[in-house]
Amino acid sequence: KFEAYIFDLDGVLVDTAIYHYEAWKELADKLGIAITIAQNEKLKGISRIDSLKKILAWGNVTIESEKELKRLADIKNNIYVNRIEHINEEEVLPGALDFLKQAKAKHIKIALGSASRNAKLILQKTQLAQYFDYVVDGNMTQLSKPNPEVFQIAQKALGVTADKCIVFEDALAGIQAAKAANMRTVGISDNNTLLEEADLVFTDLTNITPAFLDKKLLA
Ligand code: B16
Ligand code: MG
Repeated sequence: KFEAYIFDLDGVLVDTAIYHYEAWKELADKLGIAITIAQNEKLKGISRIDSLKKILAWGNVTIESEKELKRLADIKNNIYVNRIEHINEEEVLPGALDFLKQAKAKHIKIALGSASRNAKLILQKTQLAQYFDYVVDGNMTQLSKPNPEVFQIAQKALGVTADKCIVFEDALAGIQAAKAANMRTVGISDNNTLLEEADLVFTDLTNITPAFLDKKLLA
């Protein structure tokens, strides 16, 4: 049986991806760069500073100064933090709360593995913090997904081996990070972007049970 579940936050447990997109779009507009929905997919799971660098590259804008990069990243984050100021339990994605409760009842260890520096704030606002044995957020990692660091920190803190972990992710970079950590993967996606990479793909966490995952992934 699997002993630990490691969840991504944005796009798996909470519906905050739209606020990231809106905030990046607002900053990009100011810089005269248009970002498409397809480009936005490539920002999912990517750290704030790396997301900014990608957007600048798409717009052929060169900024060398670290200070200016930080200023722009701060502008985006201020817009984002404003957007999420009033979020609550309603932002929790379908099936997520019930699945966390099922995992807890089965004594499966639960960690967060998020690239977001705002993860703890979001867990509090959505009342999800109580379900987690350990939380890894973007303040605790040096390397962005697809690097496996974020999930390996969670694994070590939970005291389990990688083959006993399932990672739940909505981003390609996150699935790649989990695979690099030798963990099994459940993709959460309403399009086909994760189908070729993840072990299993669902549109959300509705109707999934721990017993079903053991059966499918241990076969
Ligand atoms: P912040 P996740 C990621 O969260 C988001 O998917 C990504 O869009 C965002 O840029 C990143 O967190 C950093 O977030 O600016 O709040 O530190 O999907 O890994 O939970
Ligand atoms: Mg995500």
